[in-house]
Amino acid sequence: MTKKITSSQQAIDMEEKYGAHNYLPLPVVLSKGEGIYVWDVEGKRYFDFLSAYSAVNQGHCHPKIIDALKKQAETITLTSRAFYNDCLGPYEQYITQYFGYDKVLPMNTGAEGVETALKLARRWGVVKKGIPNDKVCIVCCDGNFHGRTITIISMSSDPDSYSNYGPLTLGFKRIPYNNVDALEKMLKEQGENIAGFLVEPIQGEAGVYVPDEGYLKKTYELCKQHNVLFIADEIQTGIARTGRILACDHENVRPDILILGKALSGGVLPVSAVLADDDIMLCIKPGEHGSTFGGFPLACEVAYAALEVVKEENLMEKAEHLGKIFREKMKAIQSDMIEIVRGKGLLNAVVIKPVKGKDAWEVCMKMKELGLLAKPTHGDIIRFAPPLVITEEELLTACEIIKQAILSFE
Ligand code: IF1
Repeated sequence: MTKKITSSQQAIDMEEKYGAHNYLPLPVVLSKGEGIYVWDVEGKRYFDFLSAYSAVNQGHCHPKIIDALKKQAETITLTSRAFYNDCLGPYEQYITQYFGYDKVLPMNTGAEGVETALKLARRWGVVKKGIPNDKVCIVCCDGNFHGRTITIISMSSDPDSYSNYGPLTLGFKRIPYNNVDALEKMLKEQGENIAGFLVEPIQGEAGVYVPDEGYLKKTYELCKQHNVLFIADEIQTGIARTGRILACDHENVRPDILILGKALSGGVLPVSAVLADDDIMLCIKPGEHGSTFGGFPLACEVAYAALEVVKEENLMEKAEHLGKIFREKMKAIQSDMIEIVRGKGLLNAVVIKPVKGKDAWEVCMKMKELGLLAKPTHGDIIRFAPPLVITEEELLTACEIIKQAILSFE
């Protein structure tokens, strides 16, 4: 058993002393989560408006998902892929029919899902499109966030993500996000060596940057014209977060390669998945890719339950409806601090203009005091992403807290 923590400060001190300093968390120590709420060590309850970066769409410790976890944990957790198991096939059938693809390659973290998609696209580019192995490349976007591995940060435009980690991976061409012409120019000039275009339907880390209506459709069509794979990173935007099962559904775009993670497990275990049709997926042969835990029975049962919950509880419809209410309430707050309100479904952000020296961090600290947790990104943007199981009444109460926090600086 872990050492019993009796105070928040004790936990903070231990993390400071014994843990890597790769984060600067908001000073709150969580010890319990249920539905849309989390509690700190001292027993104070908060609205969770980050949902572990949209990994807890189904709410903390959803009973159905936890039951699936417990049942499988007492049966068999890990078999490796050296053998078959009786959970993976049924899960693979369920998730491929759920999203409408021939096959799924199960992985663990989102970054592993992105790496898998990059390998699939490059492999398809070489063996199917005939791109020379040393010339194959992938187009990505300024402001992207796809994970923290060395290859993935090689795509990043953020020096905090990529600097001073030594030589970066070659084979990426970056263009401005939300700019169809930039992709068209790239594909016209270099399309013969381009295997795929990797894009977030909404850029989460960049501050919930919602592209213009039609961006996904037009870039998808350009990819089709140039025999380039459209690869959607829906790790944060997928699983009903934006008011559709996938954010690409807002524009009826069907990615050639779909990457899922986070809420695929309801925040219980790291579970990611890459979905594609046979002509792409079967480019990877036995022994050419894998992972110890990818597709393990425990993850299959948890992810199966997590996906069922999304449909059983109409989370997509809720996110669409409640997201509109949330944005209306934020726009109605009369304060100079509120510069922009943007988002889709229950993935939203408020851009804060500092007032009297008080910035987004101070707003988050005030919301924490009032019982709501959210965290700024890139300094001035507060992302608001509650679990999708929130009720309208709970959402309205939370909006009042946000309003009170912001007006407290007037
Ligand atoms: C951190 C950000 C969010 C993601 C998208 C892939 C991944 C992520 C669109 C990789 C992960 C997490 C990582 C976490 C904080 C959080 C985050 F701020 F880092 F960028 F959500 F916006 N694609 N995002 O959002 O998935 O390997 O983490 O499972 O690194 O601090 P992962």
